[in-house]
Amino acid sequence: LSLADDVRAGDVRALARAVTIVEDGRPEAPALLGALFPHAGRALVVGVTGPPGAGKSTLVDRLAAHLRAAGRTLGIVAVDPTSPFTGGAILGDRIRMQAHATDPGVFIRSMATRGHLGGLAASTGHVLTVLAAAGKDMILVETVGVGQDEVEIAGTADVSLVVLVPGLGDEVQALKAGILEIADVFVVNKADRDGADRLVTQVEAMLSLAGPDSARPAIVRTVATADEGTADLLAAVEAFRVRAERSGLLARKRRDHLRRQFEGTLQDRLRRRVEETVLGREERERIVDRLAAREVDPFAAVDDVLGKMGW
Ligand SMILES: Nc1nc2c(ncn2[C@@H]2O[C@H](COP(=O)(O)OP(=O)(O)O)[C@@H](O)[C@H]2O)c(=O)[nH]1
Ligand SMILES: [Mg+2]
Repeated sequence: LSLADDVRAGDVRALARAVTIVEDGRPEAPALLGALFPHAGRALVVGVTGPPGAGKSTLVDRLAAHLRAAGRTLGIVAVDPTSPFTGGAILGDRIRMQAHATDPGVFIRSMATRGHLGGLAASTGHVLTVLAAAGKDMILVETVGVGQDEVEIAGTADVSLVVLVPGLGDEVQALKAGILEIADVFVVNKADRDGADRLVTQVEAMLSLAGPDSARPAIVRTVATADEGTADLLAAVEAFRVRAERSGLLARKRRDHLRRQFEGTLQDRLRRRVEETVLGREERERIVDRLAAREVDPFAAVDDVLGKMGW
């Protein structure tokens, strides 16, 4: 497949086209992903998660600038309906991201948050495969820390940054427990504001309940708008990577991610196959009618459907 070759050769337009094909789930997507998958193991995927307005996009922008200055190539994927990349931006943010937009070493894509065959998380995973196969050194994935899809996507990163800010009230409690659990590095952004110390203390207290010192996530203070602490944040990411590589944690995370991808694809295919062959919308409603009338139970109904599939 020549598109895959062009992607691997670093052709920017081919990359944009390939990302669109897999994001939209076009018919040629599986073959394209099949050709790229063997070459997609190298990039470090860094998830950046946190509430709307925490400064995730600003941080991503600053991290990108540092990484580019160090000669690293990047992908940036925003899965955030409130993100500047998706047009909800204040003007300043949009102009800043445009600096990267003209840099062929940075590929930026915001994911539409609706209309994905097999779900948003699966689609995002495919986009990451394409970017990694294109030879990007690092891929930054911005997600809002709400919603099941976002938690799932955040969980697929090699390194997960959870961004908190002072002054939002009990932000630590307000974030989904699932998001706190995936944090490899906590970022206390807007450290120029009152309450940053208190927030750091809160996070420390929460972490001290959770586990032994050695496995504890780092906490990094940043002022993204002033580019303060962002170099420290990159150092913390790198330190985590080195530790996770040595301990086998990184390999385990990647294995879990691939297992979920496989299981998700299997589930999706099986469901679609059943729907296409024996369980159209009308048939499904007929079954629900019979369930409602207590004429059949869910187990027997499923047995019946599987029987029709010859399973
Ligand atoms: N005071 C202050 N404002 C910040 C900081 N980081 C980001 N902001 C501002 O917070 C707002 C939201 O930032 P944005 O990056 O869009 O947040 P996101 O929704 O998490 O992506 C913007 O107006 C930023 O300029 C910071 O460290 N300090
Ligand atoms: Mg944003």
